[in-house]
Amino acid sequence: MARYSIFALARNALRRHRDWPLAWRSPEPKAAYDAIIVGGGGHGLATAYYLAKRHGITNVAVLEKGWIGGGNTGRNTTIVRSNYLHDESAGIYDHALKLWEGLSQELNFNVMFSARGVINLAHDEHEARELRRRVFANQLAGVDAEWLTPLQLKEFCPILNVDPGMRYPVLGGALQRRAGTARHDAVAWGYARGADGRGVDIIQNCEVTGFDIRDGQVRGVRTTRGEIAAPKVGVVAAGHSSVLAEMAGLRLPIQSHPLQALVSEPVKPVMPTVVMSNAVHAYMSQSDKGELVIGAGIDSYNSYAQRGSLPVIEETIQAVVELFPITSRLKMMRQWAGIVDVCPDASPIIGLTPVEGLYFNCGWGTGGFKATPGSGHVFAHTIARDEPHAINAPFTLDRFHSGTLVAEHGAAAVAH
Ligand code: FAD
Ligand code: PYC
Repeated sequence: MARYSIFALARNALRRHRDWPLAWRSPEPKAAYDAIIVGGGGHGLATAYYLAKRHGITNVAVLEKGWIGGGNTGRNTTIVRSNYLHDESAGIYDHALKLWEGLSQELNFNVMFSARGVINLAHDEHEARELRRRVFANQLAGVDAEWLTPLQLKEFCPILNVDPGMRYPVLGGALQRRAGTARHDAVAWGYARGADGRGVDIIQNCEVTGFDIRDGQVRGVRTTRGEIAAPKVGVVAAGHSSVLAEMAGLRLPIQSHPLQALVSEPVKPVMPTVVMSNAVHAYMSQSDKGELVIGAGIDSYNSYAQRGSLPVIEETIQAVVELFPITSRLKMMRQWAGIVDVCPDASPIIGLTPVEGLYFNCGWGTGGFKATPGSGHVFAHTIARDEPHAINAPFTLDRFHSGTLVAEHGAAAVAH
């Protein structure tokens, strides 16, 4: 693959980059499809890809109101890990992590997955106990996890401040070595190209404005580009999930919040891993371009405006400067926000709804990027077979009636 890519690059450079094949088509919507996916983020595109590849359902449209990957997929800080507390979560997040490990080969598209490790810091005895409990739970569930002392942390990430005199001293941390980062846009583009190549229509600038539901069965959607019929509709709209649910007469237990991030000017490699701190609501990694990628906790109010408030980011920067003193004179280049869909138990909803043929995949909140391949894979199964895959069976909408919650606020980490 690498040799092919080098020759292809050289050939295209000699042609002065003219006549590049399009990575995906831009078709007009058809009047009807076998399945429609609402939302062209990573999860929606992955769902369409696996519907075509694993289930042979290729007469599929992905309807995206803006451009693919322009929602949270292109706004997130790209952390991939599977160190959640409960077995149900280990089931889905580690399924995703295993898919990440072979995703570039699967898609023949470099998603730049980098297993550089993710560290979760503990700043007090309570947090240290909770994190050690999670390390043990992960080990029992077959998910790699280990506990590091402050000195071991310093060895793993030399720019981390472990001075015991800090305002929030570092008492230790949990490390998942298989965890890391991936290139967010490439994930959307790779799945889009793979789905398009199998016949899926990716239709951008096409907002879904309503559902055609008759006799308890979905028949299609209304869009800004006309009505489109389909007996199966999967909704994967992240922060706008409740808005779409309301169009279908459903009520989801989801709150939409802004979540912010920012990047510094590029610097030489200084940060070999990803470090997250729940207590001070800050985390940092370094992108391949050299920018330090920094993220905050959620803004506490509900909003659909893709921007956040200054006090939240100020607090995060204070914490980052204390944790990594070498950042104190760095210039920040860009700040942005996405709208995240937070469930009361900080776990997703993936499955059937009371409307026949209508499926929802949402509630990933601040942590769905890491789940992208696994989520798409099991959601495609759910849509194709009209029943959940064993992996997403615990994540029903019904759990908010039955009380079988999967409480993951601790593992959902820094942003909560
Ligand atoms: P999206 O990428 O948001 O896709 C949904 C799409 O639906 C959007 O493109 C939207 O335009 C479209 N849509 C909405 N309404 C309609 C409509 N009516 N008609 C048609 N289309 C519609 N997760 C991690 O695991 N690790 C991280 O490090 C991480 N960091 C984050 C940092 C920030 C700042 C943010 C905001 C989020 C972060 N997340 C992280 C969370 C992660 O980004 C999301 O959980 C994940 O990207 C959700 O993917 P998605 O495909 O479901 O959503
Ligand atoms: O879920 O790992 C995560 C995460 C990091 C930053 C935002 N979400």
